Amino acid sequence: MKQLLNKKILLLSILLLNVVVTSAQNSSEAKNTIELKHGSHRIGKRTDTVMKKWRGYGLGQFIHWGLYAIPGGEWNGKTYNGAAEWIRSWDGMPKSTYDSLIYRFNPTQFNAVAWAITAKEMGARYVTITTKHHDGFCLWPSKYTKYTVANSPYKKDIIGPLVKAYNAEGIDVILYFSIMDWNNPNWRYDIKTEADSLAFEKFKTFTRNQLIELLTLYPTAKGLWFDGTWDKAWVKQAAFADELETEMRKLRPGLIIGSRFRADEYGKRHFDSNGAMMGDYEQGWERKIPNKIDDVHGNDWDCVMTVPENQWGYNKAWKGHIKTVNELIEMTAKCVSLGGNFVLNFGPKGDGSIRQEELDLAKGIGSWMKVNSEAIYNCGYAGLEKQDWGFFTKNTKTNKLYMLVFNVPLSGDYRVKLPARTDIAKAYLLTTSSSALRTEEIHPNEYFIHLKNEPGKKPFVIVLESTSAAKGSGNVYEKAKT
Ligand code: H76
Repeated sequence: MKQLLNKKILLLSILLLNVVVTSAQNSSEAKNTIELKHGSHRIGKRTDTVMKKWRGYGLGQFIHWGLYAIPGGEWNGKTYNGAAEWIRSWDGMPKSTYDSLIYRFNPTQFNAVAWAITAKEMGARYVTITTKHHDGFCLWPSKYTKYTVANSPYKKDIIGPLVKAYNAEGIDVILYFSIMDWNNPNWRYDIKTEADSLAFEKFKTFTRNQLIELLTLYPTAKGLWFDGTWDKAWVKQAAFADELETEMRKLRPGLIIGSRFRADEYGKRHFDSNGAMMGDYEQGWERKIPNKIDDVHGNDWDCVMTVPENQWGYNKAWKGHIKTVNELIEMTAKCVSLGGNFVLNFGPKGDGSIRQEELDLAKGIGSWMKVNSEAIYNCGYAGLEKQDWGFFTKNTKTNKLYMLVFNVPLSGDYRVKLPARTDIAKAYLLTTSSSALRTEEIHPNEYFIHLKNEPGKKPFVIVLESTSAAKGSGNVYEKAKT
């Protein structure tokens, strides 16, 4: 009897175990394939010409400009410790005082053409401009709010002349737009009551109207850069945001939208509940750069970077480490080597002029770009092992390989590891293509490029031409027996 019972228990446990195992398998399968209505709508990179062009930009400029540029991080003799464009959120400055800065917005030094020329001389191939930051102030005369340039002493549109001036320099424009809007009474951090819900419905219509307005007024804009999308109220709008995205893409075929715009129906942002990126490029690389190609999961991406630690809008007193020309060039090279674009931020002053420090950086980067941009534009990940001297990039059209050198080896020997069955055909300095550098094979498909006495004041570029001609290396190399 006892034995029978034992048998029964055993059988039961086996059955139970089975159920547990199968349901675990099911749930792990389900984990990879949740049915999503508002998740990612495309797997893999876009292949159209607009996106291909975006991918090849290499270097961009970000502009943060708005009412916050007037106080410049300082109010009534006191300095705000946060980012200057967030000063309205500071207790030290009354909200109404901030909002009335609109009556002081009269940038007499503003010159759209001068800004565009600065960007062009830096070597930027696209610009992202704040049309409206979190404060809600619109740099274009929006029909849907009074809080715009039209009601400032300046009166005129800022975005139109900027789009025109940058486009005239051959620079593509992306419109930055903050969903979060501190000026709109219907905006909410979260929706907790029926009243919140009613208000936020109005806010959604307002947001939609403004976005359609921007795309209609500035049809040459290539994309939208969304921000302020992290609060619960917006994260809950998966269906609305998805529909709006579809509407905008229909209105402007080819429109580029990053991963920061909408959440899926489970509230997942950037990457949906199945891990697929939402939008055309990953928009999470803010003030940080990936270290290795695996970090970007085969996606398009751009990195947006401030000159000091975290100041986007104009701050009179930049604090902490201020990035140098060489550092910014290195960041550009690193981004391109990992298949991304590097976007450097500028925060023009309240009067419309660009501060001297930023003009100097633009000039410094630009003088390097004039010589070396061939290794940046239309370049991306080279598929080669990273080496200590710097970064490899590869031109996606010509397949030319570049070595962007930031750390000069004391030996003067630059290590290069090529894939099997490839060989270096020629190596030369980008600046002196006529004289080939001496190369030496040191292991199968591994080489030294010998370049002695290269003065190390500026990063420089070595061009590498490779051949796929397989050559037998005979018995020169024998693996160590250990
Ligand atoms: C937080 C935040 C915002 N995102 C950056 C791009 C800046 O606009 C900053 O204020």
